[in-house]
Order: sequence, then C-alpha cells, then structure tokens
Amino acid sequence: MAFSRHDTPVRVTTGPGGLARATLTTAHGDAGVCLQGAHVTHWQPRGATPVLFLSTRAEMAPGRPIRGGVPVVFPWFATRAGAPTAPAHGFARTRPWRLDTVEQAGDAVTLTLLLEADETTRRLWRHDFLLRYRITLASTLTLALEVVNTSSEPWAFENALHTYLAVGDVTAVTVEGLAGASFIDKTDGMRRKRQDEASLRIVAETDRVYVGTRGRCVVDDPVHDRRLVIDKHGSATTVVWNPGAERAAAVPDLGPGEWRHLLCVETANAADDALRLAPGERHEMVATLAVAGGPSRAPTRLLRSPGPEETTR
Ligand code: TA6
Repeated sequence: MAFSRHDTPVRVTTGPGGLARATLTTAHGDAGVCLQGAHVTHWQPRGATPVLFLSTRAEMAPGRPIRGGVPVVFPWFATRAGAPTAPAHGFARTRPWRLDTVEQAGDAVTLTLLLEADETTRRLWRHDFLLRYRITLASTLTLALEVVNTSSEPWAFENALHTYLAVGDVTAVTVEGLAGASFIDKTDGMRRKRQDEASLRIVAETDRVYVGTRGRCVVDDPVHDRRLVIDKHGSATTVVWNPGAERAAAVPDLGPGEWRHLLCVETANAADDALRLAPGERHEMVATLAVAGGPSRAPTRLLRSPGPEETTR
C-alpha cells in the first residue's frame, strides 16, 4: 500500500533536548525513534506494558548516548581495541541519522534511516560506509541494520542492537536459548566460559558476550507474566548485560533501583564474530522482538522455529 500523507502513522516532532523524534502509531501499538542515533526509545504493543526500558535519567542531548531503548552500536563494540579513549560502542548511536523513507504495508509501518561517513566519523574511524536501518512496527518490532562498505578498501567492524528489555524484576527472569554456549565473562577478567545451565538467571552483575550464538532467545518474565522473544539473523553474537545494584549505583544516567527493571539481550557481531566487508559488499543483521503470554498461556505461533540464516553477504 502506498504511503499517504493523510493517514500518516508517523509524526516527526522536536522532543526533549531539542532532538528530532519520530512517533509511530499503528493498530498494533506505538513506538518512538530519536533520529540522533536512529535510537528506538520506546515500543509498546497495544494493551501491553512497554517492552523497552528507558531510564528516567536518560540524557536527551546532542551528541550524548541515551540510556535505554535500542542503541545502535557500530563500528566497534564496547571499548575500541587499542583506543581506550574512543567513544564506547562507536559513534553510530550519537550521530544524527537521516530519515529516508516511511512505508506502510497493511497495518505495518517501516521507517528507513541512513547514516554515512562524514568528517566527524572519519576523525574516529577513517573508512567510508553506509548504514541503512529499517525499523518496522507491526505486531512485532523488527530492526534490520544493513552495513555497506562504500570505500575502496576492505574493513572489519563490530555491530550490535543493544536492546534494553523492560522486565518486572531482573532477578526473577530466566533467559532461554544460550545453553551450552561459550561466552566471554566481562565481570571476570574476560575469561572464556561455557554456560552449563539450561537457562540463565541473573543473580549478580552480568556482562557476557556469547560468541557463535545465532538462535532465538526467550526472556521469561513472571512479574509481567509474559515472554519476550528475540529472533535474529545475520548475528553470531548475543550479549547479556545487567549492571547489578553496585555497578548501577555508579551509572549516572540510571535512576535508583532501575537496574532491576532492565535486561539487555543484544543482537550483535562482536569479538570472535567481528565481520569484514570488501569494497561494495554489504551485511544485514535483523532482530525481531515479539511478546508472548506467560508460561501458562503462551500462544504457540510466536514459538515457531527460527527461519534459516539469511545474510546478504
Ligand atoms: O553491552 C554490554 C556493555 O558493553 C557493558 O559492558 C556495559 O558497559 C554496557 O554495555 C553499557 O555501555 P554504555 O557505553 O552504554 O554505558
């Protein structure tokens, strides 16, 4: 269906801190996207509590990262190797992106945002690139990040959709989908470990980079009586992060006690899974978030097997 200005499900306004913000409203729910960072700050399916955590102390200001929602991480994950003063998680999350198109198909709406190299990004990372990010709000939220090498030489990169999920009480949730996977434990000197437990419980500060993990994760939240289902493709890394009480107290843009209400389950390519693109090559990573009922009333249609791995490389 062609997009018409008269029934636009998308409004662009100036939000807190003077940042441009797109608000999406469809029959399925609402979402908010800050054009700085192409940062999805809000997703609330109709009748549900918000799926994404956003800190009450999130800083909304030009050039500052936002605590919560879905920061887009590129071209390096966390601290850049050999450059400890480079901005954590790269620059994509703090650069102004361009809203390219709004498309409507039935009751789904897709926003496409673009980011290209400029003088600021070249000062931090010398390569030319194009990022194309498609955000689709339907009954699910689908986030598709395409990376294109527009330069004349090959380069390597890491990326992540650093998704802050809103949970009732992080100490009560379980994360399914990572049994037997190897991870780098950032809370224990980057030691390599294996998850022997069938499901993960958050009992302390948790900061794990699971490598070689391409499957679905399910966060079972008994307090909200729902399961958050994350399907992905083009991603070999899953990051699970919660700062725990002590570390959270030192994070200035997190409100008191808010660590309990967030769990990051990130769709990524990082560490061993960093990618390399030749000139003209592209790569797509897609995360689809869905809400299913609690264990007692889970609709099985959201619990199908993930589709085959699809990348455009
Ligand atoms: O993805 C997990 C992580 O890398 C943690 O180590 C933690 O630092 C978190 O990201 C938040 O990073 P930020 O730069 O947003 O404070």
